[in-house]
Amino acid sequence: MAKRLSQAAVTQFKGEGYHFPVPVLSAVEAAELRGRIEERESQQGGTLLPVQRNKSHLLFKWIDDLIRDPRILDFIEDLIGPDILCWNTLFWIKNQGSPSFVSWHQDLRYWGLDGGDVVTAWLALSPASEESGCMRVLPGSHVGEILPHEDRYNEANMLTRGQEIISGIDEERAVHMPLQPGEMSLHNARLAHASGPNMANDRRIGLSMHFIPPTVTQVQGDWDSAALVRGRDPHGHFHHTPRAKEDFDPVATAFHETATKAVHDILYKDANQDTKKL
Ligand SMILES: O=C(O)CCC(=O)C(=O)O
Repeated sequence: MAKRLSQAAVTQFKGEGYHFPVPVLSAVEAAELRGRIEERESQQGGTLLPVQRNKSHLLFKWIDDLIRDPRILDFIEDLIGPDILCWNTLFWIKNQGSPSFVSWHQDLRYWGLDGGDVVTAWLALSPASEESGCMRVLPGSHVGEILPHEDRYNEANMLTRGQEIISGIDEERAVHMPLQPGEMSLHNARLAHASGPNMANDRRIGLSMHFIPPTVTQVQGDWDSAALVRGRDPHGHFHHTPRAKEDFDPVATAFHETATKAVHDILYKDANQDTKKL
């Protein structure tokens, strides 16, 4: 019995690989969280460091709170069951007029995660529209083999290697996932997705949260970490991350260095270049 999603939505997610929009936060809450990240950016010269984009729940207490928020987890539980780990949290920020884009890719080609469904919740903290470069997905592409990718190392590409699916994408079938601040989209991490530049007059700020059941293992690296955010973890495949008690909590921040180094090595495994995007 699903907690938050209708049976039709669960069936659609299983068949098509995505579901949106899901209301999570009020517009006021979303604006407040946007203010927090922008305050941090302005304290350090206007931008987050690439490493701060990743595993951000270890640096910011409010993100650790978000990944445990029942308003998000009840939807995730409907898709992967009651035992839930959060593998990563990742900021996707495109400034107004920015050429930054994301090429067509499937996350599980590079993440090294195997043994269960990985669900990404992408939470909008500012308007994500077609004009501002919201995500678009290829329905049903999460089923079957991972498509062939090529590393294209494009500076404007937000992905570490500029990795891009080289065949099997029919743009005519792509579905855009526009979101208002406070709404999230859900997609299976095997689903092909992409996004274009931001041609709007506001920033496009999203936070993706990657949730896994405890059956999932890391097959690209010897060590990896995840936060246990609901239920139990009888498998212990991931080192459980400490909780940030405050922003830049010393223990969680020290752990962040180790945890992001491990993700860096996984994402750049066998890459020809380290583009310093993590
Ligand atoms: O934010 C974007 O445009 C792309 C996000 C993405 O690739 C992801 O969340 O997996």
